[in-house]
Amino acid sequence: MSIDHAASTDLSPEVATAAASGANATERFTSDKQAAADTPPERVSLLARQVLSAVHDTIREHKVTYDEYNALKAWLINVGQTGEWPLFLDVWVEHVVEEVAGESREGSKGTIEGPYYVPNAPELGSAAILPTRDGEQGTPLLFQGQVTAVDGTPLAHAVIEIWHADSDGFYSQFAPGIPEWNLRGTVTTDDQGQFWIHTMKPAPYQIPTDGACGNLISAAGWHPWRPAHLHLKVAADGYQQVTTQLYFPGDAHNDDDVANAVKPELILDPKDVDGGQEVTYDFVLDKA
Ligand code: MBD
Ligand code: FE
Repeated sequence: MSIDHAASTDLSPEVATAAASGANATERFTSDKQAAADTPPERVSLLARQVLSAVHDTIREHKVTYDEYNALKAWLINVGQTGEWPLFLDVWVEHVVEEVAGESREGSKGTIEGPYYVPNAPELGSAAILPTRDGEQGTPLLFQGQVTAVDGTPLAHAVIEIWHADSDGFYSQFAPGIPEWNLRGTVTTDDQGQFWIHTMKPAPYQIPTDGACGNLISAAGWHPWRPAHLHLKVAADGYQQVTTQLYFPGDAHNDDDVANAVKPELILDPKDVDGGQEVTYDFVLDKA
């Protein structure tokens, strides 16, 4: 009799749950983003009144019942209990905040940060190989380019933070069983503002279906998919930081992203090469 060791190591797989990734995202947000805006009471009042009045109008217009009101109340409680406030807000609200924030920038387009950024990823120089597991699955990808100012000046020593999902659509530090910093890194441009990043193409991402966000999606008959994407933050002294995502052509959800975060300027044009794909994308930063 032979024993299948590969199968036996899978007997107690750690399963990615909405509650676990939600708890991690909530913990990250509360520890990294504490800087509360010092908003004057008049503005708090204005914004709160307008949001509440949009809710009141919806109730009147559609004659929302007590059963529906109680379903909403139960659902909102569940968003908190499954730790999904970061996911809910970043999927359904952040894209408009980003649209307003980026309105007057001339350089590279940005898009939403999402819930899975972790600061201080390992520093990998200007020709970087992102950390991967032995036998990391997927298509090898060389992502290269240059960072310049709007006037074309190359920006040496610009800092590019990159993070993305693996070929199963999972992020390290949020899904279980993936080593810390897997597919995450901090890259610095060389004297010409250039960089080279070796990684493995991410898969499309499905937001967790077993938590409150998943309940909303199934109750409304929506779908939970984001197209495959790379997340980036690009920064240089004296320039505005850009937070963005880049997408791959032909992805079924580029036109239909649950998080509404795709822009035409953010779709890459990769070429097939020996052993994988290669793509060049340049970043342009506005003065601070
Ligand atoms: C993601 O990977 C993401 O980028 C966003 C915006 C929301 C949920 C998951
Ligand atoms: Fe993402």
